[in-house]
Amino acid sequence: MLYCSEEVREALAEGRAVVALESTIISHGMPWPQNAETAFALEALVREQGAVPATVALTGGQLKVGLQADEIERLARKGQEVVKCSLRDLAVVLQRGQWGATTVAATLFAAGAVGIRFFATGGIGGVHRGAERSMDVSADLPQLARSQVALVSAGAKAVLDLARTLEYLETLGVPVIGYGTKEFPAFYTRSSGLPLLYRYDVLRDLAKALKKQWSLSLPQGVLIANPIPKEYEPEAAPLQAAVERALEEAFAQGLGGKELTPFLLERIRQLTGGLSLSANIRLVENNVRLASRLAVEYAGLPA
Ligand code: PSU
Ligand code: MN
Repeated sequence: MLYCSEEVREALAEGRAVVALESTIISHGMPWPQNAETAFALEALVREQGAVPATVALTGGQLKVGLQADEIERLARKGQEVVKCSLRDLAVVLQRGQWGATTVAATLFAAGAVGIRFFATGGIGGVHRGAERSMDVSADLPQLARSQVALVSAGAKAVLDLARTLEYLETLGVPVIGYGTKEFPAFYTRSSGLPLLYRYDVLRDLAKALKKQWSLSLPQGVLIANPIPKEYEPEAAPLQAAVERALEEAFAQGLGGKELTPFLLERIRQLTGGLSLSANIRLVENNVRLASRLAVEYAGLPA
């Protein structure tokens, strides 16, 4: 039921670098055909760095780590058949034999279960704005506290309450480490104004810090905050306006639950004339490159 592709299984057994990739970003985070192009480009990027990609999804009765090209394409074409799966959805979607795209939370679970230490996404889910009333906090956060995985992201998605997201990570005991930055990035943009305690600029030292985390048998993962490269950063003002407007519309329509994040991402894409989507693609690529280089560095550390 939890199935690992042969390539991923062999790489793990030999202690080689493996990088997990999620599938909700494909099926519910980006439109066709950019989502398929991106999913394949990300796998290629992992390989270029000398690591093995392991995209995770539910493929009609199996929670699969390491997908075939036709499976990735099916997730990208989606239609109504692909269910956005967080932790609470896994058992039922498996029992029903449906196809499911795994969120960061569900992908962390699968990666942790098979022993993959590295995972790259775009922006992690977190504490939603207004969560003091709605209690809408992504399952991504508590699962990061339960999976010994280093997750590379460009911060948490801009639609969230970033200050409360950091507070919650602190409560959970999850280290948040900036790579080349001392500020928590704001997903599409580099700066949130929120300081981070820890910054690394040398990959090998960061890999060593991860080793310490798990040598202590700390159950938590580590969030590595990697800002979008300057040359791809969109102008902040129009993007911010689109984020606010999308949030107002979602509130007016009473949207919540699992539909909220996909709605916001799609609305922001429309309101920015596609600028947010290009930024999203560039920042995920940047995260995948870093996660892969880090995985290779980690695999080369003495035991
Ligand atoms: N990063 C992106 N795009 C996405 C996501 C992350 O650049 O679509 C997805 C991840 O799968 C994450 C999910 O787990 O959004 C968060 O959803 P929610 O807020 O419903 O927990
Ligand atoms: Mn939610």
